[in-house]
Amino acid sequence: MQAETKTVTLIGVPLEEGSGRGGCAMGPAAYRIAGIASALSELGYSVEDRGDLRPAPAADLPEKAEAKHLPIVGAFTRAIEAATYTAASNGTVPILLGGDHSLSMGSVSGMARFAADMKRPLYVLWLDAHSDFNAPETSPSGNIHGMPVAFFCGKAELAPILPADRPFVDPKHVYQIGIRSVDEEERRMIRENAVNVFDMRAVDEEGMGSIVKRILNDVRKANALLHVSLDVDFLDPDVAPGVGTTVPGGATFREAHLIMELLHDSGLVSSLDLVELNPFLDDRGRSARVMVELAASLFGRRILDRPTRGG
Ligand code: HAR
Ligand code: MN
Ligand code: MN
Ligand code: MN
Repeated sequence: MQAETKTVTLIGVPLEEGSGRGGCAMGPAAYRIAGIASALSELGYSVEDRGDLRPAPAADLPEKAEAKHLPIVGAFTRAIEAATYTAASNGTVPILLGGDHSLSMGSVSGMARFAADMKRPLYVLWLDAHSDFNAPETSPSGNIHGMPVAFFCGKAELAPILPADRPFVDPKHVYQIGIRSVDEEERRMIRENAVNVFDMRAVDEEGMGSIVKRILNDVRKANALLHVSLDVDFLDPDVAPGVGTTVPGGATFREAHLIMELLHDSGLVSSLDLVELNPFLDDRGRSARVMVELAASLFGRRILDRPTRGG
């Protein structure tokens, strides 16, 4: 990423209807106040802030209990897909400022379309407490932020949101780290679809560094693009309390930074989501600042220079 392009595109996504509660719509404003643009420009990037997407609800999508607020979430999916695809096609790195995790239906779909243009596969690194692999039929809540991975893998029927010729992501190219909350039916879905899940037990047993290096090796061998999706609840609630779905036993501050440092050294990252920040639940902006610092590590902020490139 860093060798080919020095421009990042910030795309604000004030979307909270996928989450079943209010607050995430304030996320883009919080990231801007926490200094996301200056953190990246200090690292040498040219930063283009596209402002916030504000699509009108889609009249052609049905309102239903198994997938709540589909007209709004679907309208955002369309707008995000187009904005992400355009930003990547212009040779920049799209950074989605969420907004709840349903935004990844659009960002990953847009990157999958771009990767298909490039005749390269798209791999996804999903950093989350949750697998987000529910379908409307399996979801216990009907909240669409629990469904984006199933959606972009073509395993969740949510009415025709995107044109039928749009590419899906192969679930075998999805790598999840930090998982510690999976619903019963969702467990079956991730097993049947062979999603690569490194749960918190795997992190404890193998160590974060060795897991991430293995994943990056797979991405490199496949000559793939890599989309990173970072959910605030990937982090332990003591590190980042500003999220609606805290789960104890999450990643530490250093484990998260190590991932970002290894990702930067790999040069493989093509796009990034920052999702689920709920400034209404935060502690004096602490979680927003941690997320901005993690983004800065991913884009090259480092403690000391290293003699060799990792990976
Ligand atoms: N699995 C639960 C559901 O589908 C909770 C999903 C919560 N998702 C997020 N994003 N907060 O990871 O309702
Ligand atoms: Mn999530
Ligand atoms: Mn989550
Ligand atoms: Mn393959």
